[in-house]
Amino acid sequence: GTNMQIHANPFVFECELARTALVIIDMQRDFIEPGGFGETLGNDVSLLQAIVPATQRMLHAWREKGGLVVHTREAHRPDLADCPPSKRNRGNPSLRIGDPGPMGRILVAGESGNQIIDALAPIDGEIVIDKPGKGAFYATGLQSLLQQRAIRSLVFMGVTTEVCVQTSMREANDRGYDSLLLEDCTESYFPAFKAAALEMIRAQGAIVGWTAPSRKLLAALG
Ligand code: C5J
Repeated sequence: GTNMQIHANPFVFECELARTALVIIDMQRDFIEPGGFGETLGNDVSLLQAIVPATQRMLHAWREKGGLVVHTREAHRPDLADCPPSKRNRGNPSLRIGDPGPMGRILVAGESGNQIIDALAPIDGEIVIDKPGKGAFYATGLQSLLQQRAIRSLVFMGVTTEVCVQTSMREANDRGYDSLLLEDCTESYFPAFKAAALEMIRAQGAIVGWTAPSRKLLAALG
């Protein structure tokens, strides 16, 4: 296979293309587009929109090399059987999961706001995981899908850095995967939290994983 050496932090990330999946976390309309759920919570979605071009460039380059792509969505069943009341009611919000929102029912599978943004829409052959939690492995089929394809390494992009991305990387780490997070292809509504999450991930000799600018992976892909 094609071995890659990516000049990452805190040191080189080595992986084999055929044993690596590109995992794109929750690039959904409701988190990223103006008029969606994220903005109704008072967040500045322009921060998240800014990563779309670099994320799309990486996705296209990865597809061109024939790499496996996994997309996730934070999505609940329409009957909310997979949404713990603690998640739905926390903080007594004005808009709850399952309520009618600006782009359909909030965080419910199949609603328009729950879809991945057009720029990064999945294509045939790519895996799409609907996840009820923050982590991509909790209550999903992701681990067995990766095992079936002999995947050992994961490259992460998506939102938000310190919530669903970091949780998924920690879950991956405990399951034995090496993970690389692309610094310019992930974002938070809180810049200080993004910076802290990147540092936490790569601290103590990559205790959770590696980080690198996407151009380092693009260079390794050739
Ligand atoms: C994600 C969230 N995707 N912040 N969700 O990070 O609630």
